[in-house]
Amino acid sequence: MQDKIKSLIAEVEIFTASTKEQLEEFRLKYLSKKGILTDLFAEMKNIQPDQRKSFGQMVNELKIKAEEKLSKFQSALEDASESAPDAGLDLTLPSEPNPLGSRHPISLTRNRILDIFKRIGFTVADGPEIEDDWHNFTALNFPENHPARDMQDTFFIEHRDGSDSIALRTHTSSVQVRIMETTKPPIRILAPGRVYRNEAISARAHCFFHQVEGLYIDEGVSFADMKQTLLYFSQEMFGSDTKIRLRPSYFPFTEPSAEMDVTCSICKGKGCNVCKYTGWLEIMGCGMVDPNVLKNCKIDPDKYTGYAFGMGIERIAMLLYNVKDLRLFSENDVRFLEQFKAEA
Ligand code: 2U9
Repeated sequence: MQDKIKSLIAEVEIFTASTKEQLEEFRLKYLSKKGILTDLFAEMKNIQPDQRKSFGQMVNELKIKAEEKLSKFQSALEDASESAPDAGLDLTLPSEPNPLGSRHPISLTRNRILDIFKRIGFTVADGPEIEDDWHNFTALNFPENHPARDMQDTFFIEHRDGSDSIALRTHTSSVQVRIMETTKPPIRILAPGRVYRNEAISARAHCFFHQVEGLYIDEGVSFADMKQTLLYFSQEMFGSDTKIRLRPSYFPFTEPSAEMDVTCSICKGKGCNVCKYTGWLEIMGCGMVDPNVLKNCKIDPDKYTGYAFGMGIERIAMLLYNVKDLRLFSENDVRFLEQFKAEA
């Protein structure tokens, strides 16, 4: 019996625990009500009286060693769990909110413009930002000596063969030329996108900006159709009490051409510093597609007519959001961009 206790003492001395489960197993085996020590103390009465004292001492030694081991590993495991990387981690707490991004005001404005025209049957067309001279100028009836063809206004790209007839598009009209060349009317498209002009950067001008252009070609399309479509657009965009006015203008690709104003949405036409006390804001150019342009794109000008319009998205966004400096749209300052968070 005494040998058995000796081997139990040796077993306790070499015991180690790396988990709370292992330690609990140890406690149950030696120190619980149904454990080894309870049995050994119960055994005492069966031991010969002359051996009882030394038996009792050995059982006591076993008990003390088991209790010491238990308390040593209890505190060791507790310390380890407190310094663990996930100590104090409460998985039931709600998570940190993810910072939400927001759409750029130019995208918000573009989407609003596109949605309004999509509702009356326009679809969206896309094309390259690097264009050849034909699609950007010649097909659109730009005369050979037009100032827009000048280095001062257009970014030309030198081609490998030394020719400079490749340029960054100066308007998205080139997209519409490409569609006209490959599609039989009726054509009813919008061409949104970035365009480039060789201008000094200021609060009112930039070397790149964004446009939405529109084109409708079919048999019997008239100036009156254009006027009514643009009135619908203006009232959807700026409010149902908005009025429009058309002023004669000139573009190489439309004839007749006009510039369109809307009543100032800020002062409702009464006059304020945004509309420079005129009550009117210029928002786009428009006109009937020049028959030369139709011919250049292999569309019969005797059978078909069409209207076109174009607007700068930055200009509309400045009016919608009361932004005074064009440069804010391309600087990506989050303090500016965060102000558009509420919109989808
Ligand atoms: C084709 C034929 C005609 C598109 C048009 C305008 C008038 C216009 C300017 C507004 C401000 C450009 O962003 S801006 O500087 N645009 O005034 N654009 S008509 O006419 C076309 C387009 C394509 C084939």
